[in-house]
Amino acid sequence: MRHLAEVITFGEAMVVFISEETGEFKDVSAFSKGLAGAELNVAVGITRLGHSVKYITRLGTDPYGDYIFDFIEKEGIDTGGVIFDREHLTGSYIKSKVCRGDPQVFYYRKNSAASCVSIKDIERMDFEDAEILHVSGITAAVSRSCQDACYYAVDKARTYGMKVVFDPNIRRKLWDSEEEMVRVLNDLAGKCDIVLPGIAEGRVLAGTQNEKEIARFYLALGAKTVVVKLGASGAYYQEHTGKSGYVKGFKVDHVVDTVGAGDAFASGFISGILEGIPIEDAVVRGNAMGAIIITSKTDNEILPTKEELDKYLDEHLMLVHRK
Ligand code: KDG
Repeated sequence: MRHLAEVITFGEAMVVFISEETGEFKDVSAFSKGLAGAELNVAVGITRLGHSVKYITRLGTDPYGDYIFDFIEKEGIDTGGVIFDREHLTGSYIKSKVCRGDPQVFYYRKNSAASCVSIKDIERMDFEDAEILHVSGITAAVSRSCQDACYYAVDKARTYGMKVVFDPNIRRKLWDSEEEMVRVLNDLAGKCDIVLPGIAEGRVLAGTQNEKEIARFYLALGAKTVVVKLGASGAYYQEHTGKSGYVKGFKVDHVVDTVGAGDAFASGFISGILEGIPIEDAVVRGNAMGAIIITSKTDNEILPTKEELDKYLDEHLMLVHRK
């Protein structure tokens, strides 16, 4: 039977080892194991919200690859895009525990199986009937062949009339130079319909701290909708039609780990777009998903189902509007 997916995304899935104690890696002895990868996080989030996702990647034929594959399958994500690569290993990363701020990360992903994703892999994937392609700047940074695959996928999605969502996802450690990073990320963004930068990313990529100017920058490059994530304050959206607005964020009493917040936002927002709800409501969903994930040390484990998200919104939406 042919698998139909509403959303296609692709990138690198990794095993993450999360420190159980604060301090430097060399001084910590207890770690918990989890799954990571921005695009995989998005795939998990959208699937749990009731939509079908095809995730394209390469995994090594190694224990990490088996662990990731089982997880993807159990989540109900379409595994038709997962290719096993006998010559390269699956990537991983380690993440520190912090009391405040962003955790430190260290990657083991150079020459990984996923870094060998290429145009050929995207070429043979069926895009027919899919509505949205999600592309992340991390994939463009992982390797030259992954970057080429990003451009190819965006063009292919266009020929199928799909909407393309782009999350710049700045990861400086993965780029050779800041100049190249800015050039490629903005070039890709200009080819996409919806761009989801964080406010700090906008500062680097659009050269301004002002969310309205960041939105205008991407609209001028060719995007139709821009949503600038403002952290705890929520998000600002602007469309090419002129429609714009602020959507307040949800209050989070104890932030455990900020990694994955942008991916959670993207999955909530994309689910809203798939359901055709008004943009401000899609942004509310994105904000809620982001607020939920940062209460967990993992990158995706506590992403909610549709029922759990609705319950969260019932309990928290009134509080946001009363602020
Ligand atoms: O956005 C969350 C990701 O950063 C995390 O899951 C790991 O893909 C990852 C990365 O490259 O940083």
